[in-house]
Amino acid sequence: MIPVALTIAGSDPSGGAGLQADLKTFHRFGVYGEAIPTLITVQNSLRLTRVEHLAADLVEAQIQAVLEDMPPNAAKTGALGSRSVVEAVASRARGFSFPLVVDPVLSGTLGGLLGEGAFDALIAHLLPRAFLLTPNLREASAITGLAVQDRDSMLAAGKTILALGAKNVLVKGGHLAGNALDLLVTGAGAIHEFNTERIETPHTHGSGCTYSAAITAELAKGVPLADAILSAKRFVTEAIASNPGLGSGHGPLNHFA
Ligand code: PXL
Repeated sequence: MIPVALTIAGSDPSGGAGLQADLKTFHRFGVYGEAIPTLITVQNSLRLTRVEHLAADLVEAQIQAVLEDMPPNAAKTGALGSRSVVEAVASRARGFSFPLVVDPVLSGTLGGLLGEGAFDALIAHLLPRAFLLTPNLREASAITGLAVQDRDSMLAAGKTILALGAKNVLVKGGHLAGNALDLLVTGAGAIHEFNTERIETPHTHGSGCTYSAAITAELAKGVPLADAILSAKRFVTEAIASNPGLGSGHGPLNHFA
């Protein structure tokens, strides 16, 4: 049977980030993609002007519909928007029998995607359901209260997040000054480094979404976590390096990479 991956995330009409990026990435990895929207953004590569949250019971009903008929082999969450949606997804996630990747999206390249109270709910209720949490430096800082800015503080943040209940943590150093170093801290006590050279380009819109979607696709195929991250990191690096140059601002990646 074809592996199935599910994304629960926001919509980006420009197709670079959010569930559009997730679906393209699932497809590229040979995985059948399912997608549940949590919020609708109005944005392009230049600006984000509006975010409309969907009702929590609508999100929950979509999860129910998918699970009862075509349960995925792995799932991810992206932008969830409101506190009630975070709580609904976390409540459903308690019954997931497949790995869940939680991308703790605070804001996109261009603006806020998490409303009042939603962040605290994410830490309290959804983080403990995560097989993998994938914070960038800003998100790791916000979650832990640490100034996460180098390898040592990334490691400290990873350990703190494990203590909060995530099974594994990938702290993404894409915004570090030097190389793009990501650190995987596993619940089993292992530390893995994923290091690539920084690519200087404004076209990184949706790189976090694409990265966590690629990891989710590999997990859906049954690939072990560290190998899944290695493969996903290669893909996202190549997708940034070969970006199609679309848009006048922060344009999308090349999802054909
Ligand atoms: O990459 C974070 C993100 C998540 N979800 C949506 C987005 C973005 C970034 O722009 O637009 C819908």
